[in-house]
Amino acid sequence: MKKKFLAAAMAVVMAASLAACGSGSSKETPAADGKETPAADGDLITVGYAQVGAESDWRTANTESFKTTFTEENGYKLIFDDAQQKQENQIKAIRSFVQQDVDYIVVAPVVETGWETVLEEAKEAGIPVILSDRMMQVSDDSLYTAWVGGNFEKEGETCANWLADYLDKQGRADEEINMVTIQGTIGASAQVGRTQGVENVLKDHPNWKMLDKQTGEFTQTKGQEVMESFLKSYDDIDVVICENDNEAFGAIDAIKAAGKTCGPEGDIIVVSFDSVKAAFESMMAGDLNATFECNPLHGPRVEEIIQKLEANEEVDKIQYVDEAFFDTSMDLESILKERLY
Ligand code: GZL
Repeated sequence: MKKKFLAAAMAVVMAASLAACGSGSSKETPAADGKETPAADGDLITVGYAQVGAESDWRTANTESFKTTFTEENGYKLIFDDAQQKQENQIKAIRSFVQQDVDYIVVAPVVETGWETVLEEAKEAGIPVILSDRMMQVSDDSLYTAWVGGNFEKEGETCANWLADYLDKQGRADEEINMVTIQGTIGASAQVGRTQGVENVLKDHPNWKMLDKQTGEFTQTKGQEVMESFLKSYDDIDVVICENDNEAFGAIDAIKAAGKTCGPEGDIIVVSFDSVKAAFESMMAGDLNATFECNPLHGPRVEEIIQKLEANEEVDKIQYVDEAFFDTSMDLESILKERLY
């Protein structure tokens, strides 16, 4: 790799020059302009990581997974950037990584489009780009080396099929069911896929009616606001589908504030995505009915890809993480004890 090659070449030159001078000092060989040459970063692999933000519990776990994987002890120098959910900040971060000539760029793209130009710049600089979490729509998929993440459309289908089974068990298979959806950030792969997955199953249930869909930006605050507006507009909501757990926590607060009830014993069925620890606590409290997992532990998977690239091995372009779902019929207390996020 270019960094390692340069460090090795420098070491050979320095050893040769020290040998030529007889006694060598441990100081760096002064550069031609007399300044100390900056100590090379040794053989650390430098990874620039452009993260979406810190909008949800899931995102916090996702970031932690990278920070605990790409440590100096493991042989990495991680340069982390939090874009606060703004694409322009992520583009700026990628450009900065190119200027710093990092060895790898990892991006969790906030939305799917608008990346071609900056990816071309990274390609021009010979820096591999690995996508984590959400996908980018690009005309030339050689602009990124690999993608690791959840199968969002499958998550949506699993959720809607679970709902059909749940309603059937309640003897409500043929009842008219009114639903609303609090979507994630519009244009984010997780939003696109989950919305599509639910729609794929909805069309098989003519008695299900999707009254409304609005974005909750994957945050608890916005999730509560959107649910408040839904409750003002519709007085017969049976199900609310939240495209992440944090939106569900906000929706549950809004439902209770409106004097209604939710969960297995309540008026409104609440389902969500991610399966963070707080979602287990909400199910155990009787508020949330089910959560559909989206595994955030991408750090080790991305490291696996980098190690393969270091060894000039082939890597799979698309790599899904393992995902399950959890509902109140399960032994949530025991499962929660084993959860890593
Ligand atoms: C899913 C990820 C989503 C989570 C949200 O892979 O992109 O973004 O579902 C997070 O919690 O904000």
